[in-house]
Amino acid sequence: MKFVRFIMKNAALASAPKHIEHFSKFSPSPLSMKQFLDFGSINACEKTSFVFLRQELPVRLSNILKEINLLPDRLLATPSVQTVQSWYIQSLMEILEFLDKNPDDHRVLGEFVDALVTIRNRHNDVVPTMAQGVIQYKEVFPQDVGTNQNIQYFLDRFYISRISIRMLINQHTLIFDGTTNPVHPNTIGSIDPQCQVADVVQDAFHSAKSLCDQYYLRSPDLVLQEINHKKRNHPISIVYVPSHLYHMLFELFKNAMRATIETHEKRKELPPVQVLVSLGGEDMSIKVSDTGGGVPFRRIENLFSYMYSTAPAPQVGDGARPPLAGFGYGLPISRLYAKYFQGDLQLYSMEGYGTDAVIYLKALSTDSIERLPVYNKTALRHYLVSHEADDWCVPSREPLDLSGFKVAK
Ligand code: P4A
Repeated sequence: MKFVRFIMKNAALASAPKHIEHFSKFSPSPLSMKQFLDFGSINACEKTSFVFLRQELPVRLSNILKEINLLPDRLLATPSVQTVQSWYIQSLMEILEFLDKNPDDHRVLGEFVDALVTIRNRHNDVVPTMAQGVIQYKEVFPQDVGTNQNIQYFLDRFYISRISIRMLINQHTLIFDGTTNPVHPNTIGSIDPQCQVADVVQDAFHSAKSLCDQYYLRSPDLVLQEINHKKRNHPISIVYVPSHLYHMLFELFKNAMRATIETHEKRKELPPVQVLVSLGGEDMSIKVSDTGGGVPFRRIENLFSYMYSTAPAPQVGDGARPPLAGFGYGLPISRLYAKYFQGDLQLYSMEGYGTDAVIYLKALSTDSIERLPVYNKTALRHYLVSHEADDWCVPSREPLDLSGFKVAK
């Protein structure tokens, strides 16, 4: 009902459902690293990019809007989710304005860049706003296992869709906004065709170390090793988005440092965090190893769970120092950055010893293709799972009573 009231406030938005219906019938078109680079190379054509985006952005927005509409009512009805939904609809309608405009008109191309910047800013706070919706939901329905799976499925798809939409917007605005000269002459938009992995490791480690020193007054050191199987003894580089790689490594380093310090509290010497970067024919893998005592296997899944890791954020100005890790969606969103270009992020922990976190990325730019959610019957099925009993027994902590009573299901 709230949704209907919202769209009726503005006559122009009343036609949104019809457009969402239309554009969600198309599948998103995943781009490869090579295609991203082509959009930004010497023969870069702003017109081509414009014509592609004014179709592709509505398709990606509409596909995910269909899934927002399938959220459990009690979540969809929260003010936070309503707000996010209204941002998506507003942005969709603003892009549709360009469908009947002339790509040869330079003013149109300029207005399009401005519209994309406005849209990007509108969506800046989507992650904390959605988290607020999950908190509101949790207050009413604590520990709903079925919904945890629903929310996990939805948010993984929703955030990877958001990463992809921001990637498209960033590439277009960075490459075609004539007012700013490229700050990094070797990058094409946000992509570095020769991203030096060890440099990003050093940068991310340095930032995490500063935070760690502030919070704990000490920090472990880094031991970095590279194994380049393709070109012996050469530094490893890949075609990648350095900011995405930085985001993942920064998160892993914060976790490794926190675990290391908390388990070696009494010790004078801290064991280092060890990083191994390895390049093979298919994968470029980065392993971050610590001896921070590890996490029980049963708890690993929780580290990636939006429901479990959604705690009310500490209020700004309450005097609390920002913790090194433990709030927010660091790990689940880092894993999505890895998955976005067909990679992954996995944790191998041994309780009592420590944790290895491994980032797997594609070594070849021809394999680095966007991994995008598509709204279809298979997706729909995930939202329609009934609240029936699980098909695995729940282990009981009570001693087995064999005194002769049989309990029916
Ligand atoms: N041991 N190992 C890790 C953590 C602990 C760990 C940990 C207590 C748990 C939660 C957290 C940060 C650290 C690690 C590396 C990782 C992840 C977890 O990548 O050593 O904050 C959510």
